[in-house]
Amino acid sequence: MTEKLFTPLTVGALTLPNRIVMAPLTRNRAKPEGDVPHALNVEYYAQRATAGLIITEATQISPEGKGYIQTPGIYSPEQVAGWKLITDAVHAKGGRIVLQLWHVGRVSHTSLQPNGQPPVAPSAITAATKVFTPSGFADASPPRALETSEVKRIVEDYRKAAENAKAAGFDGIELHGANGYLIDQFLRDGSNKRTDEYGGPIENRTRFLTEVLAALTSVWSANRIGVRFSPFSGFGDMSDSDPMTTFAAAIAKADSFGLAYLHLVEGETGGSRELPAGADIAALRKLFRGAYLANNGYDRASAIRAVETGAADLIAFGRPFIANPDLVARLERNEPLNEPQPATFYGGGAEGYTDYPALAA
Ligand code: 8OZ
Repeated sequence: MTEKLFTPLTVGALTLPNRIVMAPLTRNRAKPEGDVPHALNVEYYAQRATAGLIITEATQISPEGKGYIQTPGIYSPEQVAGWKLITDAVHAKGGRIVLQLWHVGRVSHTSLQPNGQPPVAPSAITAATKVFTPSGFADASPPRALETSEVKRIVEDYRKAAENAKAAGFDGIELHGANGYLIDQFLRDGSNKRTDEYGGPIENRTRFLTEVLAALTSVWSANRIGVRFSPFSGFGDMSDSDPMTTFAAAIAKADSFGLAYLHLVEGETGGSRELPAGADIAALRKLFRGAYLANNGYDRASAIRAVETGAADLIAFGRPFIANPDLVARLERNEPLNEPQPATFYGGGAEGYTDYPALAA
């Protein structure tokens, strides 16, 4: 019997040959000059083209949207050309790839910002978190609160990035609304203390998300767009007084655009799958008509089970995809997996990036 996990699924405009998704994975290996994707990254993504869908690493929409060294961007012609090499290579191998659009907001450092300026955020509240800078790990810098009049400029940066993603040959885009970055900072009341139309009641805290989705859907049809949230994760020093209400509203807004898929981090980002009292992933998922992509610590057995029971339509794998370029074949044949090596997750060259072996054919 072939388990459903290994069978095709139509997700919006995309037909996936299986339901195994390569999760977005920050690897800090773009060319340091201009944060441009290059040949090493082409090889890495092409090696993983048998994924049902590849979601790229988080990719900043503007220089201001950057919070870590050597993450790629999608705002310059050089970056578009670099990404085009990747989409061409993935397509040549029969794969599908969407670009994850990212603005870090307050999760940054003055040394990474244009003119050494402070990072921007909904409110001037410093995130108690670390970022990696040219001189190593550092505390995130105190951010400055965005003026109301500036928010539209960032929405426009998202729109341009979506256009650039199209020019770079992607099959679609994912909006990074998770893990304590800018969209998430607006959504949750621990980081958003604004008193203008972007803060306060949930209708206001979802306004930035809604404006960004309106911009993205002016460029791409909604059936090629996904969105990611991490409703119950504290990653990035995040908190909310009522996460079910906040994320029910955010997901309902996303659904109102008719997006292709909803991608949730179930539990603590990269950590425990345990949920706080009152948290209900199934209830949130019901608010969304498109496909549901579940993420966080799945293995072969739990992924098969989640798809068989209908708890999820698609399963994202992160660390297993770092270590196994042929993860789909290994899971399908129930073969052992290579072990990921955390020392080479972030930064470096080919080691721990493109040198994990595939099974003999
Ligand atoms: C790990 C290190 C740096 C960034 C995320 C983009 O958590 C990230 C990220 C993860 O979404």
